[in-house]
Amino acid sequence: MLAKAPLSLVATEMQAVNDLIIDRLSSDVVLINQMGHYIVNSGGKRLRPALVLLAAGACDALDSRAHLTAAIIEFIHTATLLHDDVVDASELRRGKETANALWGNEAAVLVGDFLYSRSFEMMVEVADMRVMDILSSTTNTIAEGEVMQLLNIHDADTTEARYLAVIHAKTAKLFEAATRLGAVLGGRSSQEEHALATYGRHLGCAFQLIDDVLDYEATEEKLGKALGDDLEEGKPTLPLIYAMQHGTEAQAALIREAIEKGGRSYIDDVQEIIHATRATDYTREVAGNEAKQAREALRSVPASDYREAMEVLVEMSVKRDH
Ligand code: GRG
Repeated sequence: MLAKAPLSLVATEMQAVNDLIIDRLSSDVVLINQMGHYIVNSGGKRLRPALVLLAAGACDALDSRAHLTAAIIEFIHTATLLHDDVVDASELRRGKETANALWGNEAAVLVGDFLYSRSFEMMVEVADMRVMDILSSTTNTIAEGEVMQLLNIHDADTTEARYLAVIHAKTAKLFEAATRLGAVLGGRSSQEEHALATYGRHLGCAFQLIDDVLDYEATEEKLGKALGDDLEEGKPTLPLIYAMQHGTEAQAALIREAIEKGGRSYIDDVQEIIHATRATDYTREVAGNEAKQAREALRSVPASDYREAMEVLVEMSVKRDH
């Protein structure tokens, strides 16, 4: 039984990753330094770099290349957040004003570009074609996922399958890359690489499903951003899709109108319908099923404290309230 919190197992390594992040943020352009430090010090959970470290630990590969890879993954994640907050016109993230709210859309997009391109410079340092291959195709898929999501906005006919395709691409793919890279850095068999990649993918799906539940169920204080953001943007996430399918005709019509028009005026009615149709319970069930598959995949990874920590992370990801 793992005695400590799962991330404490890689706390020392994470300190090295944080130092690397700070070091590689540096630029002669003052605004990049300012914004970069603001974002990376704004209290992110560092879940994805931790996954690189835990997977690398499970594969006896916890070395400087693992640190670099973990920092790359966090840079890519941070670049996507910067761009996402511009696309969604979000004003609050991690309980703080977003970069776009403070410095404007242009600066936020461009500093996202800086982080993204810096991550490619760091990939060259890792000097491994497989690592390059995985990270370049992953970022390409993330961008595709975000475009697919854009096409679903205000479309009340978005199906569960289309929603799942979006979350696979925009979120699960980066989790998958993080854990797959641990195996690649450790030179592990394709079977073990597949197991760790499958674990990451299912964990990422579960994580996003809970994210979409929390948009309706959490408190603003816990979440660090406004509740009901998805509805305001007309984003058809699974709680809405399910509620439309299982509500009365009138309830389905109201949710359809809310998705098509967006805005915050529908939030109370929609919350009530979500509650009545148990739509978030269903979404949690789907997340639970993803979590189960993540745990199953881990069985093909040799037992270690790192594997156990990855197992604990699955539970934490589905039981979280922020
Ligand atoms: C720059 C490659 C590139 C692509 C841009 C905008 C975009 C395309 C992609 C957005 C993808 C995105 C933001 C997905 C949501 C993922 C998600 C659940 C983010 C929140 O993750 P947490 O809770 O964040 O781990 P913290 O704050 O802890 O770091």
